[in-house]
Amino acid sequence: MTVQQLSLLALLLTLTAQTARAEEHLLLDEIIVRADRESPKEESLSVREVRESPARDMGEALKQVEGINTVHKGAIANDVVLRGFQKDNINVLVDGVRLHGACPSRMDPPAFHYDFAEIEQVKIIKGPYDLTNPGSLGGLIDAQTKRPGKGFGGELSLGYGDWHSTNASATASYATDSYDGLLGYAYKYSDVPKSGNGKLLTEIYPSTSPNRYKTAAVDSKAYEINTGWGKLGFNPTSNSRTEVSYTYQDADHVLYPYLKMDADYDKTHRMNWSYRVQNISALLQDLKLQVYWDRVKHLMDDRDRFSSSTSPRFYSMQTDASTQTYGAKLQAALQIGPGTLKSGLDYYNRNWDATNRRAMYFSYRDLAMIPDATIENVGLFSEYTLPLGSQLSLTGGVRGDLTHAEAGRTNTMVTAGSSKEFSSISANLQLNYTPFKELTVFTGLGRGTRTPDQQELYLDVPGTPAWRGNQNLKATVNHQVDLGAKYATNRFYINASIFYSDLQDYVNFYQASPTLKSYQNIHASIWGAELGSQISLPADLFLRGGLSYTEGRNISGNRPLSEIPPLRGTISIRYDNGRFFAELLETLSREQDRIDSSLNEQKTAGWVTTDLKAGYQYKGFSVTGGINNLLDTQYYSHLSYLRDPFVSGVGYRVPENGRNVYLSMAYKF
Ligand SMILES: [Cu+2]
Repeated sequence: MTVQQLSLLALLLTLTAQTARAEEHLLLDEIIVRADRESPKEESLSVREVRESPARDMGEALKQVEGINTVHKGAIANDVVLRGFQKDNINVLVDGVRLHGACPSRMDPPAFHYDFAEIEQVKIIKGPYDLTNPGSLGGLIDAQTKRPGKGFGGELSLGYGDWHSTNASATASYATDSYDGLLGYAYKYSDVPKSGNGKLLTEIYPSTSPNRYKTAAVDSKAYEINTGWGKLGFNPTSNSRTEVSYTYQDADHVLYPYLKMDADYDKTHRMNWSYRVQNISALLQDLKLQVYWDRVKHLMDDRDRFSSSTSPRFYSMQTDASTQTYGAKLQAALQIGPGTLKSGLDYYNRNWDATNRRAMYFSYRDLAMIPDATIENVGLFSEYTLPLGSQLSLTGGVRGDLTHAEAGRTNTMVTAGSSKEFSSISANLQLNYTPFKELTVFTGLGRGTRTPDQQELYLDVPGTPAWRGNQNLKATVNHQVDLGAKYATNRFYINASIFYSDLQDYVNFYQASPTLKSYQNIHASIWGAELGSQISLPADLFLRGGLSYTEGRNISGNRPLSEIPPLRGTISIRYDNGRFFAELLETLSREQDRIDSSLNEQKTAGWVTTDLKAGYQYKGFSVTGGINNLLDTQYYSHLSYLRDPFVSGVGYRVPENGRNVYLSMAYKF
């Protein structure tokens, strides 16, 4: 289908919406949340939507949101892409905590490091409209963890599906007016999934490839993850609260057919403390202090691949990586004049170190792949929201950042102690217009920035070709314009948005010479549009449709930007009487033929998949079952393969999962 056909279809669905009898309904509540509270530039994903899906991690669960795609490297650890912006071009946080992965190949993206069972809701801001965090150049995805309700509470959940995919969790909590506590535990396991052609994801390499899996590893466990967490809250007065939380996650033996190595482990610690006082005076509405720390240790090697079989050690290549991030933020909301001023100061420090050892490099000599490098950032932001009558609201804000990058070890790229400074300004102006209750129009002009990370600056991997960072990289600056409109009643909503982003000094991976692959600043642009709608029909029927499109251009190179997802549409029909539901979902993706030929990027064919699910809910008990990819279609996401010059083999793409059946049960009290 073309863009026009799909938009027509979505529009038709909206026009056929009729009013139906009102009934207390979880789904209706969600429509109302989307209608009343969210600006057209915002999206959210509720815990219900996550629970009902067979998604294995938050990245995969977020795929159902318009404008979100993922990079699929294996059975888990999907990396989130928002409107074509990936990696450090977006912020992926949890409770505002900055959390980075340790792997230089992004085996462990930020969203991989928290479990669903910790999360209540995920908030998404599309575009450079978050000034409260440094680096929200393309947008913000912030997961919010659960807070216990009054008295004793708990939730038990067990999911099981094809390939022994297991997802079990338990939480228990207790709360009074003055204090509360919560404990949780989650376990995830799966064998290697099969794609639509009946082959395992580990069977994508031909029998001549050194990257193919050893016979014993082909059909082994794809991952095993244990996560435990706790949270303590104390309310010293009725208007103040302090909270401390800690999570430990241990991921074991995670396979990544997309890459040349697999993870032996990822061990993650995450800690967050906050203190908040509200309604202090007529002037000071809200004051919050937050301090956090997290650390990830990651070890990957090729022990399960043929490349290691003739090595003197059990591996021919290995990377031992760790990262640590800590930070603090003080923010206040003040009632000044007719409007509200939100202002704050924040700091973070991220250290990243990776040591690579290879048989072919001086017989396993230690190589400072990422040389114990630290990035420190201090920022100041202010945002003022001014109501202009009952129909208009104007928001303007500015943020300034000073960033210091320094290497702690020496490699071919950099000497220990060498450093670099960046300073950047972000700003935006947003106008929300509500001519009548049902319609909100949003328009925004934004400037967002992000500084290059340690890998882009200092990476050193000798070889032919070598893979190296570029110390002369500048910070990327995004100038973006957004237009959005939402029409919503308590029976349906439709949300449409369009954006254009001009990217100065976009960090692009490229083949610098026949012997060197590196990063360069280019001039690029991305534009796109999304359409989302949900309609309540008579007879407890609900229709939902969505469309997402993104187009990227490498203006400097006069060619398409690489790794941009194609047009995607979803349409679902659901029967839901509040107790029982059944849903049919069609997902359609167009062919992607806008490719960067200099990276030998390949076209990806279009596809259609069908998912079915049904569930029953009674009081605190719920059961959901489903069949994903009902027709066992063999298909590929355009993002799920490695491009030149880092390709793990021409045309070796990681297919999406074939038909799989799942069942999950939950009990909440
Ligand atoms: Cu890794």
